[in-house]
Amino acid sequence: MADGFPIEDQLKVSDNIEEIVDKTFAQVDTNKNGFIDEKELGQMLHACAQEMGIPSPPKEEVKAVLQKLDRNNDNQLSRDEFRALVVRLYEQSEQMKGK
Ligand SMILES: [Ca+2]
Ligand SMILES: [Ca+2]
Repeated sequence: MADGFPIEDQLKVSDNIEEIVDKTFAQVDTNKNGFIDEKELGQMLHACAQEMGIPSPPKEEVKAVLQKLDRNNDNQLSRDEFRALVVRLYEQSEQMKGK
């Protein structure tokens, strides 16, 4: 809880990562079928890019991200598969906030 120790802050927040994953998943899964498809992933990456002020990823990159995360190759992401992405984006955005 000490001020000036961003690592501790991160650990503290990562206790809630499952909550963040749940919330994000519910937001991204716009048709509520319990899976994130390529279109939904694209919308999410687009929104993230805007938030971070970086260019939106092209379709090919969305596809590449999906394929990388899609462990059972059904071309969509379950909550578990999606979790890896949320964790990564979360860590990135924490870094971009600049300690
Ligand atoms: Ca969906
Ligand atoms: Ca999958």
